[in-house]
Amino acid sequence: MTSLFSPTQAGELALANRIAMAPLTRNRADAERCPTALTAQYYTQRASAGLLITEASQISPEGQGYLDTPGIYSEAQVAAWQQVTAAVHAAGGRIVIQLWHVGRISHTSLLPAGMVPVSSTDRRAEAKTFTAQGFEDVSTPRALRTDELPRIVADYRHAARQAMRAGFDGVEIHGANNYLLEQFLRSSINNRGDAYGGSIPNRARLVLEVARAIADEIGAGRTGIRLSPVTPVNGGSQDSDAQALYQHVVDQLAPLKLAFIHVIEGQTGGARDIAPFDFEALRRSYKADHPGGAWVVNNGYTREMAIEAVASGRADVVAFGRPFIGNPDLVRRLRENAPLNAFDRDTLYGGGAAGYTDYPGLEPAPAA
Ligand code: 8OZ
Repeated sequence: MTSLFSPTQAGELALANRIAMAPLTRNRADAERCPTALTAQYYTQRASAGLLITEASQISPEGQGYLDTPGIYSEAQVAAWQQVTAAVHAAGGRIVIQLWHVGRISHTSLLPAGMVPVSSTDRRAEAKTFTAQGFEDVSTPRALRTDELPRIVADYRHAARQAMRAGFDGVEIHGANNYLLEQFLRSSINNRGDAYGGSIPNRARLVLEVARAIADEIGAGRTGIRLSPVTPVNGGSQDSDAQALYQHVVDQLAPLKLAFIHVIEGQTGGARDIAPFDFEALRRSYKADHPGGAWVVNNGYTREMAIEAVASGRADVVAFGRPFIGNPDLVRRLRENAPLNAFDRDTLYGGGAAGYTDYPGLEPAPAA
């Protein structure tokens, strides 16, 4: 039986164990949308994870949708992330950056002057975002023209290149949570009449073009993707046929031979059984086509569930989100079946060290 605590390989990424830190938005970037020394400390404290997946980071100024989230497009951001990756690597960790374009989940106050959010559609999402004014309804987007989509793909490609220059081990494409790529995927959002709307292959076209461009730019073995087939967050109602849609997506991703696919089972951060969906069918067919690609699962896993998922072969890696907030040494706590710290909701988004880098590890520290 495979152990959660045993090493594995995800494409080119050699992982010390099968526990990943899921991407977590913390809204602590500086005025230039750069991570800070505190960010480096935060990730380094958590470097015993087999894989750290950073907070979602916008690929362009247009891709931002919340206050104080970091980017990975400018030279200043590359230099700032270099401090993070160097510190994580010195601590023996592996770290990939999550590449994000929010699409219509944004607000004009967060975008360059005169810009409105862009999407597959011009319909506003029933969703809120966090701005300098607090929680606000998202702005009405404009639908991207067909001739603008190559520029979107190029922005992803550029961000992936910047990520490698910043010293990351790879990237995770944020294809989840009803941000831009899922705004194209879902029939409930995408109302286009061009080659990027309508049929399943059309709705999947953009995410597949992005995956191919990034794999071509930095290597498929350093590229992963996160998907959320049934999550309703950010104004996403269920797709008309989520099973067929995501089967098509993984069938088309398999020949690319990506490092991993990371799946949110159920409602992001919520109920696992929000809608019927056969995740196991997706995994089986994907692994049959690409055995070297890791299948990463996420959402509400306990220690027991994670141990069982890896032992049974239902997952190669388990990603933990909220448990990593309060437990920098989560891997050790899971291994020793030690109690977990709770986390403080009031310091989740924004602020400084409090609720970020001040959660204690177990005492005594392990012998070196
Ligand atoms: C929580 C708050 C803001 C953004 C996601 C990037 O849901 C996010 C996010 C989560 O993927």
